[in-house]
Parts: sequence; C-alpha cells; structure tokens
Amino acid sequence: MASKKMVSKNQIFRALGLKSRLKGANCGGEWFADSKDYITSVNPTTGEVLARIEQASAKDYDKVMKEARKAFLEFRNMPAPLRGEIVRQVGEALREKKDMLGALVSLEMGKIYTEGLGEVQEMIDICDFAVGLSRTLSGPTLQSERPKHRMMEQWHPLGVVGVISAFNFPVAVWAWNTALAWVCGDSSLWKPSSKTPLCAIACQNIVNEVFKANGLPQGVSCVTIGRGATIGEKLVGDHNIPLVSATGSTRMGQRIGAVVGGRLGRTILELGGNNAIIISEKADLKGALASAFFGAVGTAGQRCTSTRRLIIQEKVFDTFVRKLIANYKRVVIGNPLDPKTLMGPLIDEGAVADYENAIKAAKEQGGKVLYGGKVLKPFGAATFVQPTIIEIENKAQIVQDETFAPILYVMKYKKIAQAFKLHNDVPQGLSSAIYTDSVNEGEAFISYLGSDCGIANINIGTSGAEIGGAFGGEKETGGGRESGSDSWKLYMRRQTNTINWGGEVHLAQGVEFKS
Ligand code: UN1
Repeated sequence: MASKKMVSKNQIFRALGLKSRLKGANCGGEWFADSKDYITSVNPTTGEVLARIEQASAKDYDKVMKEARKAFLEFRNMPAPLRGEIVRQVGEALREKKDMLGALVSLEMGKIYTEGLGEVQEMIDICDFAVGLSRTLSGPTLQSERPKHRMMEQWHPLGVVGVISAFNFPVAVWAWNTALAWVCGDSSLWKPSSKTPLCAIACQNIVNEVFKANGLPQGVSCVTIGRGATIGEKLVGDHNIPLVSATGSTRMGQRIGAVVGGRLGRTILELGGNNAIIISEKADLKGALASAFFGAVGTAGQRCTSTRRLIIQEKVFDTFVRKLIANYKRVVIGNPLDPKTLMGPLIDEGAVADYENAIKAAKEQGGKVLYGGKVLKPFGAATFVQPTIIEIENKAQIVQDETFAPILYVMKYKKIAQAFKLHNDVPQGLSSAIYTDSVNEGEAFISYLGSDCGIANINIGTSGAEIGGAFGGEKETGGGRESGSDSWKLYMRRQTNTINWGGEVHLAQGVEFKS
C-alpha cells in the first residue's frame, strides 16, 4: 500500500516548523494560547492524531486584535507597490515550500497530492496577481458639472480583514483574501477551520519569516485557531473588523451575514453550491466525460464547486452514464499521498454519516443508485466511501441540498429550455457549465436567460476555477466575490473627491445661495 515516493509526516513537520504540541494564536512573534482547551489535528486517512493544539481563548483574541489594529495603522503608510513587493516574497517562499505544503494539505485534509500541490499553486498565483495589482489599484477621474472642478475616486486601506476559511481549501482561500488585503494596506486575522489547524500554522510560519526579514510590524498577518462559539463569534461581532470574508455552509453564512450586517459591516460570503453540468446531445461527449468525472470525484466531492448534478439530454443519457460508470469503477481509493490514488478519504466520520444519510434519503425519494453507495475501510478509519451516481429527479429534496461528498445526481431532459429550468431550480448559485457544440445553446446558457450562477462555463467543468476571475455565487451561495478581477475593491474604502481649482464656489444642481 505505501509507495516509496510518499513523503512522511516527520519530513512535512520538519520542513514547515510543526510539532506534536502547538498553540493556536499568533500575530507575528511566538505562538501563544492560554485557554487550556485543546483540539487535535487528525489524519483523515488513518485516524492518527497528528498534533494537539491549545486553542486561542477570548483573551488571546483580544491580544491578537490589538496587534492587528496597531499593525494596520502602521502598514497603511507603506506605499502599495512596496506592500506588493512583500507579497511577491511570500509567493517566492510558497514556491520554495510548495512540495511540503502541498503534502501537508494532503495529510491533514485528505485531498490527493496533485490537488494539494494545485492548491498551493493557487496561493502562488494569487500572490503574483496581487503583486501586479499593487501598482494598478486605481479609481477613475470623473467629469464635474461645475467649472474648473475635477472629481475622482480614491481607494484607501480598510482596516483589519477577518478571514474564516473551511477545511476543504485549507490554504488557498486564505491566500485569496490575504494577498489582496495586504496589497490593499489591510492587516488580516484568520480563523481557519478547526479540522485543518496545521495548514494554518504552517502558512503563518512561512509568512512570519518573510515579514520579519522585511522588518514589518507584528500583526499584519494574524491567526486565531479556536472555537466558533468563542473566537468565531467574537470575530464576526467585532467592530474593529470592517470586512469578514467567510467560506462555509449556508447556515454558517446566514449567521455571519446577520451579525456582521447587524453592525453594518461588510461581508464576502462563499457558501454552498449545487453545481450542475448540462450535457447536450450536441456535445463532445469525451470532454464532457472528463469534466464531469473530475468535477464529481475530484477532492472526493468536497469542493464548493464540485459537480453535484448532471442534466443530460435523453438521447445521450444511457451512453454517457455507462461511460461514466466505467470511469468510476477504475477510481483508486486510498492514501491521498500515494501517487496511484485518485480519491482520498472524506474529512471525518461526520462527513461519512452525511454521505450515508443522503443516499438513504435519495432512495426514499425515488432515486436509483447506479453506482457506489458504500462505505469502505481500506485502513481501518471509516472515512472512505465509494463515489456514487444516483438517478433521481431534480425536485427531490435531497437534490436541493448540498451534501459535501462524492454523490452525483443524474437526470434527463428533452429540450434545452427544460434543462435550463432544471439547472436553476435549486436554492444555490455558485458554479455551472454546459457541454455543447451549439453556439446558440452555449450563448443562451451564459446569457441572462441561462445560468443564474456566479460562474457559468461552456465546454469546461464546474470546478477548478482560475484565480484571475471573480469567485463567488448568487442566491444561497451568499453573493460575495473574492480572488481575481476587481474583487480587491471590497478590501478597500472608496472615497469620492471633488476638487475646485478655479477659486469660485459653484453649487451643484445650479442651486443659488447668496445673502
Ligand atoms: C472551494 O471549494 O471553496 O474553483 C474553493 C475551484 C477552486 C476553489 C474552490 N479553485 O474548484
């Protein structure tokens, strides 16, 4: 089972400054925590405890926040291109540690090594993107209606940005947010998932070295690993945090949205997806097969962008599903660090329970399991499952919910208008795709009449988006956008300036006001 090429836990720990006993709060110097409340990082492949971490207490949070605030006030004085230079160095440090950080993601989260490396590559890519951005953060000059006046927009640093990340992308999503926040002149406070604390500690260790070498103030990059009920609640309710960017379940997002909205703060919410690919009879079925396979089985179905539904034209349904099942049968399930493995474990036994409950519900709601459906135990830990295909109607309640597991629902359509309707008929709106060689079908899908998602693709799958685009969705997905395009604007404060260079005072809208 163990291949010679597999990197060991000790190698990973040594390279990334990890130990078996750690503390959960950091703002640049030593790690600290005094909660006497511990969590364990568990290898989902074996159930082995990787490390024990003392969580940050409410007091630790306050200490971190004080540093983050102080650091912001200093950091904002640094010109943006120089902040970009720091982020460039972070990108370089990540390049150096890519192999080991990718392996840690695999070890602690369970995605296969190539995907762990891909996740670190996303971090490197967003650093590169942010470096360019640091010289182009800009606002327009606008025409004033008043003589000898000019209007313009400036973008100023915002403050301390709070980042709440999920276990499934334990490093990349943090980097999407912080690389932008830092070039924008903000400091950041990260609350990672309690299921992947080591990934957070390793990232912070890498950043700390770069920041220290550059003499940056402590607190530009902060981490608090702690309970949702203490640290999470404190962070979302904290008036010192003008922007909370959170990834997770719709339920979690509803709570965060309500609390941050209640204090009129800003949120970026990247919540549940229910992503579908429409497969037309006019499609290149080979391409559709590859995309559906990666979308549904990749990361063991634990991406927000995972393909959860296939809406297939009835004439090609049987052939397509037969070929897909043939692919599923060849999936090697096992240790994610083994290069032969295509699908690793689910994150924990709770996720396996969700998988089993969803399959049971699907059967009760008229679904037919075409492949899979079983829990596997290749290593003793009950975290492995078969990737599963279920034929079922879109309106079944279970299809309307996001189950974070490799379960793919397949359904038929006759006419393309019906496919579009089925496609949008779910509460979520993150990612979507159509496979078709018809220009009309493709254009219609990405038009206002088509997909209602934040991401809509033609002849490419639902998952694996590049960092250069704005990432996020509509409806219950939360509505925020992070990563590329102009998402940076959310990390800054917009200011409209009107400048009178003529001396005479003119009131707008022609108002006269003289005594
Ligand atoms: C997520 O699952 O929260 O588009 C992020 C993708 C990745 C990011 C997914 N680039 O699949």
